[in-house]
Amino acid sequence: MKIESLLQTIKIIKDHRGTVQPVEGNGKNLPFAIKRVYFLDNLDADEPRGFHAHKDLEQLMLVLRGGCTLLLDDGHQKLKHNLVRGEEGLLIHKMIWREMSNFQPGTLIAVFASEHYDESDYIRSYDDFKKLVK
Ligand code: T46
Repeated sequence: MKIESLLQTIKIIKDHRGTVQPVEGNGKNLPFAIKRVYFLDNLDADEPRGFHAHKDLEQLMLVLRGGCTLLLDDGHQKLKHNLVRGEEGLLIHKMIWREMSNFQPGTLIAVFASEHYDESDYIRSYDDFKKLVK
């Protein structure tokens, strides 16, 4: 896994009125149709999140304000990346362990997901994840 392959450019269109940043699914910005959008807000710098992988879910993470550190792990390689507000979106494929930390004050993150919420799609034990990606 190379972090560069996960980064997607999500263009910010700017004029004198402000900015517009469209995200389009089905092969435009994302390789999937968007079934769900959720937002991570009111994040605490000292409260890391994630610590799971998904069996099938694919997602694009886009920072709308602030930023955080992401640790991505495909079971063979680990990558740390600082995702901040801008034109960079991070595509998180299925079967990637993720940990999010160091949230900047006021961070707001939008996540575009390929599937509806389904708790049975989560792998919340790192040991189970390692066994599955062997
Ligand atoms: C991910 C990272 C980046 C729902 O009921 N519906 C939803 O769509 C979501 C996303 C969550 N929830 C419930 C499930 C838990 O009771 O909200 C609670 C917190 O969810 P979770 O522990 O999964 O939160 P994070 O921040 O660890 O993970 C979330 C996403 O769930 C996950 O897919 O990749 O953000």
